[in-house]
Amino acid sequence: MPAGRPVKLIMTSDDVLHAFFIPDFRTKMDVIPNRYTSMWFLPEEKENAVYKVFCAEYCGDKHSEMGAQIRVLSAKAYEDTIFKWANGPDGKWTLRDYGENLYKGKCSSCHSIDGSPNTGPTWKNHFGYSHDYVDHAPAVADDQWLNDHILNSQLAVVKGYGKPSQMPVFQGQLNALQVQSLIVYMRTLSDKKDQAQIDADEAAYIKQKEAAAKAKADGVAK
Ligand code: HEC
Ligand SMILES: [Cu+2]
Repeated sequence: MPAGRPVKLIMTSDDVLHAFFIPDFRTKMDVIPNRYTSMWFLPEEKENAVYKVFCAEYCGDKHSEMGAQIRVLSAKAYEDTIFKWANGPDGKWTLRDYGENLYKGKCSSCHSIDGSPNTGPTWKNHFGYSHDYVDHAPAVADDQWLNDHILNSQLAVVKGYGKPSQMPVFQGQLNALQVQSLIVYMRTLSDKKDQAQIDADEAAYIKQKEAAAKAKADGVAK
């Protein structure tokens, strides 16, 4: 978490009742299926501090394994870390690679990439094609459409899937680079991918990385 910037968690549970508990912050909040609860705090940076997170509600066999860590970084170190993650363990990820990695962590439980059915529509040939929506005229899933609908799944619901959408709202969960990389990844899975556009996005991303690396080197030189 970035130091000195207020953080608000909006929480819900996919299964049973849990409780998000940060003993060092003296704060605890129930995490409930089909409902949102929230918690907020203002993290302060302390050198090398790690704050443990526990589940404070007995929730089943794996209860004792539910845990996480909070580390508070300076705003600059936080941005650097986010950027580093986007570049992968070898520092060489393309936008597509980053998108694939995000897909595996956040989307693959509901979306296949090979055409097979799942909780949500497959990403094979989703990009660039027109789709039917329960509550909206047919629309082509282009960059703008996907950007808006990844951030807010309730805007229009793909026909054949229940309304309200079972997809989480990702507004506030995914930053602009993450959404862009997911869309580039979706493009690569479509016959209507427009390879020239993918190449242009990747080239712009490399430029952005180089500029960031240069800014950092200049900062160090000073
Ligand atoms: C819990 C299941 C679930 C997860 C996780 C999930 N989705 Fe979905 N998604 C759905 C369902 C169900 C639909 C169909 C209903 C709708 O349109 O919202 C859908 C639809 C979509 C669509 C089609 C939207 C459109 O308007 O054409 C896109 C794009 C999408 N999801 C992207 C994502 C991305 C990106 C992630 C991960 C960051 C993700 N989804 C995670 C369930 C999920
Ligand atoms: Cu739990």
